[in-house]
Amino acid sequence: HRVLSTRIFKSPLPPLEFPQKTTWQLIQEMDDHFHKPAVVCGVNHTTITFGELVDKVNAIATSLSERGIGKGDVVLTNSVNCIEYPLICQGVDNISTISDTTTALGAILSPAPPLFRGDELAIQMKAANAKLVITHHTVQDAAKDAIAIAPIDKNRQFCIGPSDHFESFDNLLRPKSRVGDYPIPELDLFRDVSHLPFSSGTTGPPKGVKLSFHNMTANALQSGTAEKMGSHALTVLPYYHIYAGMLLNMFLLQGVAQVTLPKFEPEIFLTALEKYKIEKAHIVPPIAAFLAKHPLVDKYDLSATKILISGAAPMGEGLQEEISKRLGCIMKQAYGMTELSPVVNYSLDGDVKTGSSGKLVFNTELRVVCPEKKRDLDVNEVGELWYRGPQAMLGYLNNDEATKSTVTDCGFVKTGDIGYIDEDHHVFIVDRLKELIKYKGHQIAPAELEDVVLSHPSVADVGCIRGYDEKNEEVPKACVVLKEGHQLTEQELMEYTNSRVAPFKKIRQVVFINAIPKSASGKILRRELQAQYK
Ligand code: AYL
Repeated sequence: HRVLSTRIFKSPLPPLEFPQKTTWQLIQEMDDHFHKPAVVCGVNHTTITFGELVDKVNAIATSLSERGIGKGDVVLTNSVNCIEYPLICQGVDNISTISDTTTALGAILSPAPPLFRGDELAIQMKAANAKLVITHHTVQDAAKDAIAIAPIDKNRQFCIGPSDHFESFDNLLRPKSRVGDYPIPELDLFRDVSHLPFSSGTTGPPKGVKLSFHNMTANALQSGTAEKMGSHALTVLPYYHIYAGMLLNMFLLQGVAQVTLPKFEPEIFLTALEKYKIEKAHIVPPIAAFLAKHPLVDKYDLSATKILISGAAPMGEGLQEEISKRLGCIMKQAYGMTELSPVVNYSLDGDVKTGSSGKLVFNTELRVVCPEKKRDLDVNEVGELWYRGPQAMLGYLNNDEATKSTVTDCGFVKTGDIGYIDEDHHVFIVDRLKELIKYKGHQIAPAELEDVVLSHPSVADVGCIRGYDEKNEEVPKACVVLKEGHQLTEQELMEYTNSRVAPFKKIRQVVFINAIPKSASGKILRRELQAQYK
């Protein structure tokens, strides 16, 4: 009966055939790129060409091997965007052909948010079982604190830029042995993990998301076939996040120069758009809002910019048209999730519908499932979106239970997002069933915030939900029950919590209530709380 009622929507795009190779193998096979820029610093304009990239990546892989890193070992990055980041990403899971010899490191990259505090970083380091850490001089204090909690061998701690405490990242560019002189492990591109970002998925704390070599290559090709970039692209979104992690590969595979920005800073961002004549830019809704409304934007010549692509969070109504009008460009959306490497919906040029997150990308299938009745729905019917394709994760790290409740036996990933597909194959995201809170596209697991709030001596109970600020942007909101006889202001509660979490996780709204709605078994009824207090 269940099989009979299954309704699978298929991508309307012709299927792609994926090469059985890693992203790095494909990059090395590209012709005529050696002298072209591959990575450019958007602040001081230092450039790494594709030719230099190949040398540096192979050097990093060799050095990592000298430090005892091999197949399956986790290298954790804790860095803002910089020109070294793409080198590290490629170096960690390097498969190279150097002087007719193939070498493979096959290690795993686990990228962490650069603004994590030490204790938050330590949690990821422990969960991922990180063997080597690369931090950045601007955020190295957190790495230092984290290593005090989750120890790492002294010869496996590196820092990009000046540091009194860490070994210089530059040492990784100068291996002692001959470049490429390391063993070749057996690698299964479909089963071995290449990338290990963290995501809370549909419930609970962040978990390691196991993405295979094939997942990563496939999604860079699925997305890259949907969008051909101009000569330069911008990476203002943080590389730690799968959105930019995928773009990093996609840009390299297209032979496009990626201009990296350490963070979103209005003038530097606008200057980069203008100077590098960025034709197409991947952004998130808050950057779209900035481009639509900020007076500074008028001071720059953005006539080269023709297409903007927004993803990672819902785009406010009207914004899409507002921005198209102001900049005379196409503002379109894509949709994805870390567990899907990440892209599953993409709006193709010349086929953009306002409000739509796009069509199913190449080789991608969708089921729309009624959350209550577990029945498959038809076009224009709203339900939970389940996706299957070569980009679907292997599962969560060391968490079979979470994997089982997220991935079906047939390989569909349950997104926890509510939406529908229309008769023209456009997919619309209308709501979020899962508890996840997004702030400027970053993930926040309510459970994490609740633990911090609960540690306050005056707090009896708490539930964290999505609030909305004056710009209608999603922000973390705490619904707090105080202990009897205790007094606490919203401000005091925010100060207490916000000094204990990464800046993007800050609670920005507080409401004091009498009781948190709970199920008979004591679980927070989040949908109810959300509906009542958003
Ligand atoms: P994660 N509209 C509404 N919600 C969205 C959208 C969108 N266009 N995109 C992502 N989300 C929400 O793992 C949704 O709730 O990956 C989804 O389950 O940090 C959750 O964010 C996933 O959050 C792109 C387009 C990457 C999107 C992405 C998403 C990466 C976010 C590249 O081109």
